[in-house]
Amino acid sequence: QTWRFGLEEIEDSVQYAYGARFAELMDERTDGAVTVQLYPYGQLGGLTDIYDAVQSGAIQLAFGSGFLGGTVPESQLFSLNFILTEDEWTNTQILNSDEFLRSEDFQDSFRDRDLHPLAIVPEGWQVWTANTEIRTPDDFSGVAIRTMDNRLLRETYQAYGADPTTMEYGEIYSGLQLGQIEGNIQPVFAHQEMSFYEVQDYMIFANHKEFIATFMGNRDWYDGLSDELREIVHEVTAELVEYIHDVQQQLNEERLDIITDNSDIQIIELTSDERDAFRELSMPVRDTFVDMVGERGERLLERLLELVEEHDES
Ligand code: 6CS
Repeated sequence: QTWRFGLEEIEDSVQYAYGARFAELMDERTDGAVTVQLYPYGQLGGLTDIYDAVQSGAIQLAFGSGFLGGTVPESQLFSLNFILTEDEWTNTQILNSDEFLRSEDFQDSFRDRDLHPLAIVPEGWQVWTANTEIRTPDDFSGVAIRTMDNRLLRETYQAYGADPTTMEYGEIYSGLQLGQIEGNIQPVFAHQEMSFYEVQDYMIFANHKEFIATFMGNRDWYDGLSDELREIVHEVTAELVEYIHDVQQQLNEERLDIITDNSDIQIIELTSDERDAFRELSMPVRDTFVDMVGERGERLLERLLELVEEHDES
């Protein structure tokens, strides 16, 4: 059998690395009985077309991130800023724990929409770029920054004083070039592979949140797997947690070198006091999330904050 896997990113991205390794391991563990075919971003249309395809069963597997809020509102939890720890590996483990990923609330958030969540994949810190220096919320004032399409992100950047605009991933480069947008938010590897950095002057590390995607399958496809195949999928996704963590860190590091070698973009790292100003402004957006998404979303937010707190105490 062939499983079709829709990616939100192009070749050489973190999602592509995940997909390629997933395909390799599935082939190996099933002695060639399962072939996974990857569809990099663009091949299935826009981002929401990918989610529609996996929901309807036209494809079996996909990644879903910032644009998934219209399909799985609870997934906007991953759009909130300053809710996880400052350590990427800790966050990856918390998100993929039985207590979070396999909780009824998280599973049902997807299953109620004909999807099944298989793994959560942090892809590196979100990094701001702009043509002006941004260190304070004041600096953000009036900056037309592009966000992925979900209300939580727009609310967050409004709270920071910016003027957020939503735009499809494939339109950002020309949007920046034409001045329709003035700023952008991506993990480092994406700023590089999509060439966005070429048309931006400043790159600002605020470590306010990681880019987080969910690896998901069509629900009926998942429910129809044999016990043996389901077990293999679980084994492989469990193995890939550490694999992709290492890959994303390395990719993001290497790509930053490419960016600095090929441009005179200025790199800014916010101090912890500077970050605190943004942290404070991000807090009320948690209430917006709860108002918007309801009780299940609230329980998921609380669960995540508890797991972070338990970790901080240990
Ligand atoms: O900004 C976006 O729309 C896209 N960026 C990345 C790094 N992955 C997928 C996402 O949709």
